[in-house]
Amino acid sequence: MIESWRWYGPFDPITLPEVAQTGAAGIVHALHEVPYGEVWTNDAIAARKAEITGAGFTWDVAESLPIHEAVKRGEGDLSTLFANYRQSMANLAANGIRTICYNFMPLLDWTRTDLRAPLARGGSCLRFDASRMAAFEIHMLGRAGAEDEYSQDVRNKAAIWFQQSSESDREALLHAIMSGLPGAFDRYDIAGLRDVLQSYEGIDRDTLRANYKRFLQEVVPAAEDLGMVFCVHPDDPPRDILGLPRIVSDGDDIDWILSAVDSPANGLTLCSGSLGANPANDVPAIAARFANKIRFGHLRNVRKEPDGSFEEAAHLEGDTDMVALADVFVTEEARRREAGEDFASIPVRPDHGHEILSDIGAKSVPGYPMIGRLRGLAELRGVFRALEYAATRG
Ligand code: CS2
Ligand code: MN
Repeated sequence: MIESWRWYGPFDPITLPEVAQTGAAGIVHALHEVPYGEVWTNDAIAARKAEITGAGFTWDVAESLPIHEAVKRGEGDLSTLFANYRQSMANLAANGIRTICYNFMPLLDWTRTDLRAPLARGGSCLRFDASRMAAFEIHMLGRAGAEDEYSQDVRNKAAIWFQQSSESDREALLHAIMSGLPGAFDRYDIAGLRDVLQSYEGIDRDTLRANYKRFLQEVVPAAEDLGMVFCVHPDDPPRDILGLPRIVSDGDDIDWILSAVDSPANGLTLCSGSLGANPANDVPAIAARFANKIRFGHLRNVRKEPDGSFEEAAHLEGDTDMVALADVFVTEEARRREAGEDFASIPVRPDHGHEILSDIGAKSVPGYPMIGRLRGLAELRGVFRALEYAATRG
């Protein structure tokens, strides 16, 4: 396993010398300052890489090389966007960065309603609350059809929350919902969100899949030529949201994607927190099913509630059996080593973390505080070491 850490570059209040103290070996990074659809230039990549390696790390994964919304909508002449994407890939490969993580979620990345839900023993976590989401969609956004997607109980709670909410509560909710978008671009206010949702009108699951397949056909052969791998990140939460279809939510979706363009370069980011938010997903079983396609691991845990809400748990707590999942990674890595395969070591990172101890009141990117993630990384490191030791003893 390559123990990795997501670093946001100049945006990140956490510095590389601080990350070094966590013991992580690899950095996962994107040029967040480049607008979606534009080329990541060779010079910009090389400069960032020098910074990362200068601090004693490898840069293992580009997370994410984002896909322009026009590609997801299949809108107009996409040839420049595809060419730019391939150029960014070539520039990454020229700098030795051969793993590309991306997602195919329309408009939003991970979505939460609360960035600081209190934890029983102090600190806070990210939370998705079904009734807050309903309040947002039904009462703030006024999305037609949203009512039908929630139970009566959730709708009642949403109405009460909305009636009692202040202007600043509503602003905080909008801010939380937009916080998963990693770059400095494409954040929406209510009016902007209504407009952009309209641009998705008529795009159903099949259309989105067709647009996705076209994207894969445009980039996967180039990845093969460059000796690179792609790894799609699952939807978070793994279900339709804001009336938009989501097509990377369970084992069958993943199977469809990997078969759409069958290539060693077409792979998966196993994000246990994203997949784990759907009660029907058995995450260790999904990992085992696609083990040879896993190129990157996001390890974190969630605790689900009956109404569709969920909260981020500590890495070894929550609903997913993290030790069973880590065991799939250890077994797969050993298989790759034995077979002498390329990409044998799998980069893994603690995905989100709780805000605890000195994280509280300190600046960090939402979901990415220092101490909470350090706790996650340290716990995962212990699990991996123990499993590897057990494996060598047979
Ligand atoms: C990340 C995702 O914070 C997170 O949950 O795992 O935002 C991830 O970086 C993207 O979806 C990958 O494209
Ligand atoms: Mn993830």
